[in-house]
Amino acid sequence: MNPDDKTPSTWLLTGAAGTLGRVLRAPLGRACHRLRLSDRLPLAGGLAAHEEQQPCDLADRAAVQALLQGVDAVVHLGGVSVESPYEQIAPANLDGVFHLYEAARLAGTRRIVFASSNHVTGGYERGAALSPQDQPRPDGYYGLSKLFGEGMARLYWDRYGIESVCLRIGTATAEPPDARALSTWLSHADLQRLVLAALRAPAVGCLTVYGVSANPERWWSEDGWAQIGYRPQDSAEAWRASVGAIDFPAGTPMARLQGGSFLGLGPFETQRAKP
Ligand code: NAI
Ligand code: 15L
Repeated sequence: MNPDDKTPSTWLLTGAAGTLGRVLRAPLGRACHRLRLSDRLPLAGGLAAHEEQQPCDLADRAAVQALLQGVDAVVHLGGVSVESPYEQIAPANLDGVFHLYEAARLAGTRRIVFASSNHVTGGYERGAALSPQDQPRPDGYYGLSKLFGEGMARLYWDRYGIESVCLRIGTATAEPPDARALSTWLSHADLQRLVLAALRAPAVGCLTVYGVSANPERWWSEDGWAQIGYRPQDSAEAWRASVGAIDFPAGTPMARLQGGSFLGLGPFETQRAKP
């Protein structure tokens, strides 16, 4: 299919005001009939003719139910995107994911592309070769919340036939920032390819794939890529000379484990509760 072919569908992009929402807004808009943009924060710029906006807090079940009305497919980016105290993560990443799937069931939405994260397996050693079939090892509450989202996707496929592609995204930045990203980088162009492939693949069931560019040093398998037709075209290798020496202090969990900086966050509790 031509990447700019329009699908006669209404797609919803949550987290549209965020970093990756801004990267995906234009290509998604070119690929569907109507694009509904949602975030709890204001969007940048005005709306194009094919766009509409519906602000929504994912923690508000009724608002999410209204948000899904008339939506054929969702790219779900909204939520807390970094390791944080549990109480900050739960409303959007746990309750919000439940609200989204339940609203999708009620609205007859057919497919959800869920922005999961490499932090579902961030507790593995750097260099360990992983596939989506390997046992999860979340590196914190954030990674654990993404694992919950993957579980929700599975439940709603098994019980209600809502398809999902869970993307365990690596480091989706304009350029690789450090040595770790020589393995984990997902270029913005490859992110766009990956998300469009996940939306357009004819039948996906419930699929989990890693989202990473064609980095020679990547740790993650390409399982599932052929099924959705994702072919990465970028590589972090070109940045080796400039970022290869930028790394975490030797001997720390941040340097040793795949999750990198998130292993340096927490515990968040500063006081023990009195007995
Ligand atoms: P971001 O933090 O820039 O964007 C997330 C958006 O979600 C924000 O605009 C925020 O306002 C919105 N949001 C947060 N709580 C909300 C709530 N309760 N209700 C409604 N909206 C809410 O994150 P980014 O980098 O754009 O990432 C997008 C998604 O991709 C996130 O789910 C993140 O976990 C995931 N991801 C991102 C990676 C990256 O390298 N940027 C890597 C792996 C996963
Ligand atoms: C993520 O899941 C985060 O959302 C992003 O901010 C990066 O930290 C990324 O993973 C990463 O692991 O580099």
